[in-house]
Amino acid sequence: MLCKTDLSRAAEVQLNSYNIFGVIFVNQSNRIRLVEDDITSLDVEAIVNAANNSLLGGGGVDGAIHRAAGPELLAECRTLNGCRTGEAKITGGCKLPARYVIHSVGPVWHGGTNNEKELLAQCYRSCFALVNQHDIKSVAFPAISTGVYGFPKQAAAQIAVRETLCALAGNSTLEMVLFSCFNTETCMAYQETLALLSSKQ
Ligand code: AR6
Repeated sequence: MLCKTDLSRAAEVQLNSYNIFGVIFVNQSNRIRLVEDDITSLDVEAIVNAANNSLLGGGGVDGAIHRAAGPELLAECRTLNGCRTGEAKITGGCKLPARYVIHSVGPVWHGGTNNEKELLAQCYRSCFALVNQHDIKSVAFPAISTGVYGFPKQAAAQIAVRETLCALAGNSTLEMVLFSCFNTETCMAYQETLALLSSKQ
């Protein structure tokens, strides 16, 4: 069952061991957390980038990650030959606190008739496949596709949470999945989704 933050002492100790601040929600198992923070500052093993097909940088979270990681990240991305929508590729974190960056390309929202929901779900599944392969213990996601690509925030949060629950159920060594919410609307969308799940359990 999911519950509102009200962090227990034990949870705080565990959070501090990851140096994660600004946590606004944690589920009962402590494995899903919402943070209102810039993803580039997070002390996790991997952060996910909402990239484009070229993987050569852009605006939004992609721009922020490349700026914080430094030019070595772009150099590594150049060797990857881009990435298809719904897929993901991994690089080192360069100057970021995170050891890895997982670059995934979300769908552009065209009204919902272009398989957008399935493609977004595929993004999360592709990222979690890399998390498994690299034995990553903690990963932070931005709200993929909900910025420039225009995917509705609530629908995107539902997909992100559903795929995360599925991944956590299949990977007992993954300790923590963080959703990095960069604005209030995104935070609300995740909080509502998690609260709804909680009320159903
Ligand atoms: N930390 C966490 N989340 C952030 C940050 C940050 N530093 N900056 C923005 N966000 P977007 P997309 C949030 O547009 O919709 C790029 O140009 C933002 O508020 O970054 O998948 C790429 O190169 C929003 O909630 O990604 C692509 O061309 C979320 O991240 C295109 O944008 C995603 O917004 C991808 O568009």
